[in-house]
Amino acid sequence: AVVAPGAVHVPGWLGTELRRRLVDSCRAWGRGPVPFRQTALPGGGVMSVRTVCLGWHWQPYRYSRTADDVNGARVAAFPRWLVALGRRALEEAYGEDSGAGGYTPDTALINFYDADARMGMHRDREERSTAPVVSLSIGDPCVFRFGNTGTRGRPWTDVELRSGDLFVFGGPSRFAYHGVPRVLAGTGDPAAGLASGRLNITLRETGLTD
Ligand code: MD5
Ligand code: FE
Repeated sequence: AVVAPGAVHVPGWLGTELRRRLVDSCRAWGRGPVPFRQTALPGGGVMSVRTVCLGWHWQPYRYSRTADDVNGARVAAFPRWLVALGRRALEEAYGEDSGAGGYTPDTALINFYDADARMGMHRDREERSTAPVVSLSIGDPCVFRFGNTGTRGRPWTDVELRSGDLFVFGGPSRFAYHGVPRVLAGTGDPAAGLASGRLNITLRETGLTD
């Protein structure tokens, strides 16, 4: 479903095998050089989601190779198979002739939501690339709020994201406000090896070089 120009929702895109591989991989990445942490915000708040990054480390509001706000370690590499998955996602959302083959995501932000976690309305503007963001959801459903590019407030569209859903944000939707006002209490995705909570994996091009 096209939610807005460039914003495409593909329910149930990830099969059980891929969901399981992603869940296992997220666990392994969380045991890597930088653990899942609740990101501290400059205003004194702490994010309710737990995050781990690949390729580049996101901290409010910049990317670096080292997790300076966690333990100083260099983040794990961004694996080739996630580049391939990102390209397949773009082909699915936009079609074969959309230039998906040139998509080279170099960072992943992996967010884990427990039943009480949320994400306030924001835009992702730290990337120096206008390439699309690929979002993959596994586990409990959530309400995803897709807003507009001008203001944090209305108009917005609420979309329920469920386990296996793909969402691609590109073109005019790339820099729109969005958030996750709530997770819908559920049972995770036992078939994928996730007993509770929600995982969201976003693939992005940072446009950065060392
Ligand atoms: C999530 N994550 O479900 C959401 C979904 C984040 C984040 O928002 O920054 O980690 S990804 C949604 C997204 C990403 C980039 C652009 C747009 C939406 N958009 O233009 O709407 O954890
Ligand atoms: Fe975001």
